[in-house]
Amino acid sequence: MTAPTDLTSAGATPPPRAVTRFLERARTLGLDPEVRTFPAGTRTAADAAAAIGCDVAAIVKSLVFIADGRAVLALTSGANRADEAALAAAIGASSLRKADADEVRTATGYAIGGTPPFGHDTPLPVACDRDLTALDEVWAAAGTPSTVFPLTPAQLLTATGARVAVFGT
Ligand code: 5CA
Repeated sequence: MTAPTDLTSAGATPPPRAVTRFLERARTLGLDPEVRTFPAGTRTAADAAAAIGCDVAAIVKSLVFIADGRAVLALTSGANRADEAALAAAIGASSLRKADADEVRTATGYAIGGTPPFGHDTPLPVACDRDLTALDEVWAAAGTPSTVFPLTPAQLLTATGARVAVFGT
């Protein structure tokens, strides 16, 4: 196991630009995330849970979908799959599909595997898997596929303005 680096500690290596951008935007929302870097990678929920040493259910997957032609974000527990029909119903969309890698970057300003739940280039409508809201602490991507940060579900909901829904299976 590789030891994590705390990017918010004095003397730490300068973070990648995507992380700096994420942190600046988080601070405008009143948050000050403690970003952890895992050189072995946190690209998937399973990778992130293994690196952090937490339950995969506590990983926030920030999944971008195109719903009726516009990007939406589905914050999904790492233990769940986002059911597209249930998600479409929850947000009132008549058509819904997964965004491709270019669409994710265009909509959020971040790459797949590093997309954070907030701090995007332009605000997106957000739905949050109800299973995440039952936990004390969850972990989300901080802008790159090797950075994560912890937060409470209450902070996640406040920062994103998410609608809580049941769409994880
Ligand atoms: N850093 C981790 C945990 S915080 C993370 O970002 N996980 S994630 O689930 O939010 O991002 C990875 C997700 O991106 C995958 O679950 C998958 O749904 C999606 N994905 C991966 N490759 C592609 C691709 N080529 N096109 C569209 N979506 C993709």
